[in-house]
Amino acid sequence: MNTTIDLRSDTLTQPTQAMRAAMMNAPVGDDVFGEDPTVNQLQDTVATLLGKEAALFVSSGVMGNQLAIKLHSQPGDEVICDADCHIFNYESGAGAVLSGLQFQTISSNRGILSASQIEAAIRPGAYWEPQTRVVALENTHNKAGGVVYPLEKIHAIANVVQNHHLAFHLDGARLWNASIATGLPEATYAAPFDTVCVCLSKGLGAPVGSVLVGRKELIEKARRYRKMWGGGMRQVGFLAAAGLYALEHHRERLAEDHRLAKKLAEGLGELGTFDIEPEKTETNIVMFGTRNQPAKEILASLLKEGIKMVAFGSFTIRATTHIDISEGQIDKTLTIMKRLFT
Ligand code: TLP
Repeated sequence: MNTTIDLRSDTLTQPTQAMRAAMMNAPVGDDVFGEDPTVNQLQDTVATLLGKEAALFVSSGVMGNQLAIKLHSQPGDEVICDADCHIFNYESGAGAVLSGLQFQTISSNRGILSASQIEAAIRPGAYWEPQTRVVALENTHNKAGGVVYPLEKIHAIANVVQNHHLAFHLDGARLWNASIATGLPEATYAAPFDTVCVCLSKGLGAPVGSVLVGRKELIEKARRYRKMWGGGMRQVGFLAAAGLYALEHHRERLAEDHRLAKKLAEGLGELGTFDIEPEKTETNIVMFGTRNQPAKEILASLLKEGIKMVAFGSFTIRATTHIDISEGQIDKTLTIMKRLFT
């Protein structure tokens, strides 16, 4: 039996037996012809959940985000985003390569930008400047430690975006977590945005897939680029079925991931060895500072005990709870960390 406690990411989950059965039994068709009934059902379900006209199933969060910023821009345009966001830091420079974009990054307070910061970053429009075209936010914010974007901040930013006729994109890889944490529906968060990308392969526990939502004409355009980028898949309903199953059965249980993340954060706080503010753990991501000890040394000691976490900087470690992490494993992690690090 595998006794590893793998807290590196909520992307590491194994499909449950019930999810595997749903995948095996899915009716499928050729999705390039638009004839996969399970994909169509998933797209309709997610569009409805997020209150948008249309949706497109894509292979990954990266593909969804990159399609979105492509739709909204021309080469040479600029995207405004926070300096720690996924689109800028962890998508292999795709915005520059696939869309010829440049990014203006802004230092944020734990991933959250203010409307005035964004207003100040928008280019006045001289011909020698890049044109500001897109503002992109991330909810929940990964690198900041699963921070939920406050709705009033989103609305204030949306106002600025509208006044300047910009496009507004949300990387909602973990929007499900934000909604469970606050009780606000996903559609409420999604409403001010032109496009939103949500992931099925993070906390929801599906093996593959993300969904891009927006107005019908935008999603039709995204379908063309998805094909151009080699992302047109055929009988892909097997994967969409996992997403549908996850939406039905794994959304509510995210509250349990949040509870365990909080327990882990509080336990780490009690050790007194790390920089962590447990009250700021809102969802399923625990980010802590390692003070003077390099993160890689701590990770190596943990690995010897069968515990996996991941570095998010030389002195920062991330631990993520998910469907394959039990309360017993969190307790064991804390016991071992107390022994190793106090
Ligand atoms: N995040 C991964 C790593 O890439 C860091 C993780 O382990 O958390 N947006 C956000 C906010 C994400 O956290 C991720 C994945 C993505 C987009 C990309 O999703 P995929 O991996 O499906 O392309």
